[in-house]
Amino acid sequence: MNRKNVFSILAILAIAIVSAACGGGGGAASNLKEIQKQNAGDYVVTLLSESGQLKNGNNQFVIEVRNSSDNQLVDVGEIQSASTMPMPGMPNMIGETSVTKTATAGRYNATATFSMAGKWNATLTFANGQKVQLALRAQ
Ligand SMILES: [Cu+2]
Repeated sequence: MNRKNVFSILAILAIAIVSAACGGGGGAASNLKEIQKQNAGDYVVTLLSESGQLKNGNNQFVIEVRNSSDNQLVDVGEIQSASTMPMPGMPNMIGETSVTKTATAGRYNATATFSMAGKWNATLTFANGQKVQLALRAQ
């Protein structure tokens, strides 16, 4: 086998490995369960995590933004997040949330710290001004 053939085989192997790692591209990370899905204008926003649930305490999850027309992941720039829990006769409780971009357009890593079980109202604001309201339940 000459030198050129070895390089060709290595290149093919590298492409095969990258393709496998990306799972065909554009699909949801396969081991994650859906927490919630919400339509917002031209977009579909999905929250995903390993457990498929949010809990009282620290949460890490993934947010995917897709075009509702073709279901492809779409980059909406930075996402601002906020969450509150209405408390009867008291000021709202504030949940600490953050959303950061990943290397994959339309896929974001998110964290949320909820200091009480129950219903949390969350708002995601995309860089283009689109707002998404979510009613989340911390177990
Ligand atoms: Cu509360």
